[in-house]
Order: sequence, then structure tokens, then C-alpha cells
Amino acid sequence: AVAGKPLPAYVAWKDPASMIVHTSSTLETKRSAFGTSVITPAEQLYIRNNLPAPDASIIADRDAWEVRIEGVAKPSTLSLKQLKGIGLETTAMVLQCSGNGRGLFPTKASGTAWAVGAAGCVVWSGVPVRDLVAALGGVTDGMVYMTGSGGEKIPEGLDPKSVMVERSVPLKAMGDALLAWEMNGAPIPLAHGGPLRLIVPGYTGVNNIKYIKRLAFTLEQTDAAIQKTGYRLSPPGQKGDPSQPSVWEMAAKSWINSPAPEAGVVAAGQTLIKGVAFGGVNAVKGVEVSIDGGESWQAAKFVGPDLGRYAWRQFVLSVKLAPGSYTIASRVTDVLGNQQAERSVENTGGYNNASWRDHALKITVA
Ligand code: MSS
Repeated sequence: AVAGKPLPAYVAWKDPASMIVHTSSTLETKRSAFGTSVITPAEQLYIRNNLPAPDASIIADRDAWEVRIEGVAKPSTLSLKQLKGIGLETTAMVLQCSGNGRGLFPTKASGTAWAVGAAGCVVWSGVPVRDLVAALGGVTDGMVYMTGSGGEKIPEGLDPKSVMVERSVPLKAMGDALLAWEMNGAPIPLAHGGPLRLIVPGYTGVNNIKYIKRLAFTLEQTDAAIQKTGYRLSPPGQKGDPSQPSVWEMAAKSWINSPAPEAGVVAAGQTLIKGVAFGGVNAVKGVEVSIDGGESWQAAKFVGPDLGRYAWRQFVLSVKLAPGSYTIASRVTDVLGNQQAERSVENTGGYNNASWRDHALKITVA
């Protein structure tokens, strides 16, 4: 990333000091900008757009936005205003790009070289998809996937299937999914998917469809390229194909935000090591920190409120550091006993990097 690239116009309201602007459709939160009070403010939240964001006119009258629901007993087109009368749930969730950590894999993968900042912890409010489905007579028998379609205009001259943002997730993901209109207590900004966004807690960013215009329960996964060949865990050097696992559920992951190498030399003495930890689809149970590159580990302490299984938790550990060089790392364990992996499986797209070793930081203490 080139330091100091200006914010693109559609997100001119972001905090420039907190963001690394990779391109106009990929903005990362700086490691040093993550605060310690759990929630990531909208001004600091990362951006990833596969297609240019729609025109701001779509949020001029939010309640008038319509979404088509298919694969239910009573297929219907509902306005946001109608959705607001069907049900309400609020969920705190880690929104994390599938490629977050791509730049930390030992082997370079193609795509934005995100470090840790293509993620944030965000609160969403909306109607539970299960309530909506119940109101429409239930899912049609035999459906296997929940498929959401983005509301972008397809650029002229392109085959829609090749560029449209349409993703299918397993039907079970419906259980905690929302059609959300609020983010962190305010109407969802256009750049983050307003007026209406599909939220699939525990699933990577791409599955959380912005400006959703169609939600369908389907027998098959969509044949849009972003699903068929994109976002697959392909062996390095191989292209994506439907036989390979799709990028869906997030793995348990944690990382250290402070002290960070970019902040310079750390003063010797008592130091607070701080970071974030989440379990992907499960709640976290504990997190450990190593200051010797993973030789030995000490339990860190969670700080701040527990906002539920899909949120991250902040952690802190006080250590005494003598002058020298250290490799500091963190490792989370979820309530089922799954531990953050030392290595993540390398893949062509550089997806799902949750490796504690790749996320370790080298710091100098003097
Ligand atoms: N949606 C839509 N509609 N469009 C687009 O482009 N992208 C994805 C998601 N969703 C899109 C959507 C991605 S890919 C991501 S990460 C996310 O989103 C992001 O978000 P924000 O809000 O942060 O921007 Mo990767 O896996």
C-alpha cells in the first residue's frame, strides 16, 4: 500500500488516519487504529467491493428498498418498511474478508495483500431470516442453500454471471442470519451495504451480501463465477472449481495489535500486550500469548464485554520485557476446544489465513 493515498469519494467520511487505501475498492484498517472497546466504528471499518458501489440514490428512501424472497411457500417481494414489522434481532459479529491475512502467508497469493485490517467487530440489527421465512410459510422442501444477490448494476457489455455478487451458503446458516438495516446503531452506510444487507454470522465477508435485492432458498449453489470458481480453497497453482471447498465458515483466530513493529522500538520494562480473539462460528474460551515465538505460552485475560459467540474479545497480558528481540504471538481456543492452528492451508486465493505463526510479530525492546 502506498502511504497517504486519498480516500475514494464514496467513503470520504472514513477516518483517513485509520485507513490504508490499497485501491478504491479495498481499504484496510491500520493495526494501530483498532481500539480496545470491542466495536469497530464505521469510520474505521475496512471496505471491500467486488463491483463499484451503487449510486447513493438507493439510500434516499431506505424504507422503499425491496427484496425478493424465493424458495419459500409464499414467494414475495417485501419492502424494508414491511421487513421492519416482521421481527428484530441484534447481533455483534466479526466481519472479516475471506482474504484477511493473505499478505502474511509464507507464499505470495494473488489479490490484496491484507495484513489484519480487513476485519472489524460490528453490531447489526435486522429481521432474523428464520422469522421472515416463517412469515412466508417456510422454506420449500428439499432446499439446500441460502442464496443472496447484491443490488449492483452490472456494467454494460459484461456477462452478469461473470461479475455479479451472488453467494450461496449452506441452509443451516439461516439459523442466525439477518436481513439488517442498522450497523453500530445507525442506518447501514451505503458503502457497507445499506439500505439492506444479508448478515451471515460466522461466515467470511463475501457471504454477507450488501444492498441485497434477492434472497432465495435453492437446490444448487449459484452458478455465478464468484461462487462457482471464485472463493474456493484451491491447491496453490490450481484454478478454482466447484469440487473444491467454498470459503464459508471462519476459523478460530487471534492477533496482536500492540505492541506492533510499526510503532517502533518498545521501551524495556512492564509492557501490555493487547489483541483480539474470536472463534469463527463458536464462542471463545481462552487466549494465550507467547513472547518466544511459540516455545511457551501464557494465558491472557479477556477485557471488556462479551458480545456473544460471533463477536471478538479483546485480550491483554502484562509481561516484563528486557532489552532484546522478541517474536510475539497469540493463540485462541474456542469453547469446543478447537485451537487456532499454527499453519493455515495455503491456497491460490490466499483465503482463510488464521495461522498464529503467520500472524506473529517481531518486536525490538531497548
Ligand atoms: N456484497 C456486494 N453486493 N458486493 C460486494 O462487492 N463484497 C463482499 C461482501 N459483500 C461485496 C458484498 C466482500 S468480498 C467482503 S470482504 C465484504 O462485503 C466487505 O464488507 P465491507 O462492508 O467491509 O466493505 Mo472479502 O471475503
